[in-house]
Amino acid sequence: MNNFLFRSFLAIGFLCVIAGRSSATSIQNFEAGTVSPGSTSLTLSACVPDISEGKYAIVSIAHSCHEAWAPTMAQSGNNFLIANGSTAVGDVYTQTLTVITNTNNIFSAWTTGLYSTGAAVLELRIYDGIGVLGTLLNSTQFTTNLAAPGTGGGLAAAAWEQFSVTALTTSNTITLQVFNTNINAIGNDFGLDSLELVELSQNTTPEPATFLLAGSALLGLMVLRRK
Ligand SMILES: [Ca+2]
Ligand SMILES: [Ca+2]
Repeated sequence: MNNFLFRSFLAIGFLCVIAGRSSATSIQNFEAGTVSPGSTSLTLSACVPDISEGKYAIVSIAHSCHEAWAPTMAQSGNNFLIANGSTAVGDVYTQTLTVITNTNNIFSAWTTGLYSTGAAVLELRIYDGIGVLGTLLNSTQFTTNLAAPGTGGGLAAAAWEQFSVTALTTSNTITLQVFNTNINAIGNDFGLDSLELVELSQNTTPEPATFLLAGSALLGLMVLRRK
């Protein structure tokens, strides 16, 4: 086999191995300015007067919905969801989608605190999606960053932070959820943006075909190095 064929075989082998590893899907980036009915237990609200507990809006700057909030802007694009957290636990965002069974999935979201006290405590959850909500496969809880005093007596925007949870699917349906666990009225104000799902390879043991491709790539490397 000549050098060109070896290089082609090498490139195809590596591309196939990499292509089988993962794929990322944007679940929600709020750029449409609305979310589907039933995807949140929060109530859609106008931003004037200041948005109250249990209500949300999709905006480009948080300060436009509450005079005490930081001038936080979207993590991606122009829009993000802002919420004055509810005084009852409940979902902030829920979405069900089709996936591949027996696949590891990483669900991630970006959040930030809009006020200087009372960090929001949110939970990322993955359900198997069977039935109304499904059986909880895994969850992880986290607190949002807090806004700090800025110039002119107002607040400076807190940093956006990405959180994630991983679960192995047990069916071809999965339900992803951001859940509010903090019921305090003071603080508990947050921004949410850029929800994403990364689907990893179907199982952790490489298929024989993958071994063959990886082996061919390795063989190609060894031959090229000996030239
Ligand atoms: Ca966005
Ligand atoms: Ca609040």
